[in-house]
Amino acid sequence: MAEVEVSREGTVQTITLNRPEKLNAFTQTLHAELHDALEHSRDPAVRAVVITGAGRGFSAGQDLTAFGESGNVAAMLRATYHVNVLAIRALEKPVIAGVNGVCAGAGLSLACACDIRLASDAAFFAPGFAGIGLIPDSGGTFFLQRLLGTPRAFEWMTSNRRLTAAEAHAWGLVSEVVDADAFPARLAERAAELAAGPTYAIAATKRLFDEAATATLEEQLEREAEAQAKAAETADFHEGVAAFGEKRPPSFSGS
Ligand code: T3D
Repeated sequence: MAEVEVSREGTVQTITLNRPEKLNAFTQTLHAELHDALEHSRDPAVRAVVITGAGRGFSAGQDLTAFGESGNVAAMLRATYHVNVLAIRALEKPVIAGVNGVCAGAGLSLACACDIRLASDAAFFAPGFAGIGLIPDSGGTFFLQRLLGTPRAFEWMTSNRRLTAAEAHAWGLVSEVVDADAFPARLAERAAELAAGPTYAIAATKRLFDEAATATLEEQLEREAEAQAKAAETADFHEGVAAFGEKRPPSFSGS
């Protein structure tokens, strides 16, 4: 059985981490299959990507039974987690983490690498790392610092305490918490909404926010001007303006 399953519904690609008996903990195989799935997500016909988990887990992070098998932890991180985290950030479309359940360790980092997190009320968030004497890797320190601010991120990561979905929502870590029964339908609906959006504008907004983290105001104003000039050339911009004038909802083609 594949450790990552990929399905497509219209312009939404769903990537399901699929080791439910181990809460979708990462193995070398899972990393490789996730990488392939993210490569396929680059298809321009895909306008939004969902990453979620099978069973009661999103992901419990590194499979601890296979931890350090290669003997070189840094090399393993570079060859696996880094590649996939960077692939998510490089995708020119929104990536939604559908946090269906337990989200821990590098699974939490992966969720935080996504553009939006939607949580089931069955989900909980656990740092994991500090519990076994590790630091938050796979982008954990990078994304959590940006999402939560240093004081809260530091306190949480070092306390190793579990956060409920409701607490994660109150902290702004997830955008929405949905009743577990309604979660799959709401996740599909949210992904379809994003996929129906103005694709270039959404992709450029993603890139610009990433760049803003290290830019000066002058640099960012210039990047915005360049991106806006391109956005103004898209069919989606013309459709948006036409729809506004005709007092109807826009129908964006993604071109
Ligand atoms: O070189 C490197 O690899 C460096 C990279 C590090 C990246 C990391 O992600 S480090 C952090 C690794 N993750 C953890 O430390 C989390 C470990 N898991 C837990 O603390 C708990 O399982 C959870 C809080 C995530 C969930 O607790 P709970 O009570 O809901 O479930 P459970 O009963 O503990 O787990 C269910 C099964 O999944 C169980 O298997 P069993 O006994 O039924 O056969 C458990 O052993 C397995 N499982 C859970 N997490 C992992 C795992 N198996 C392997 N690796 C795991 N990470």
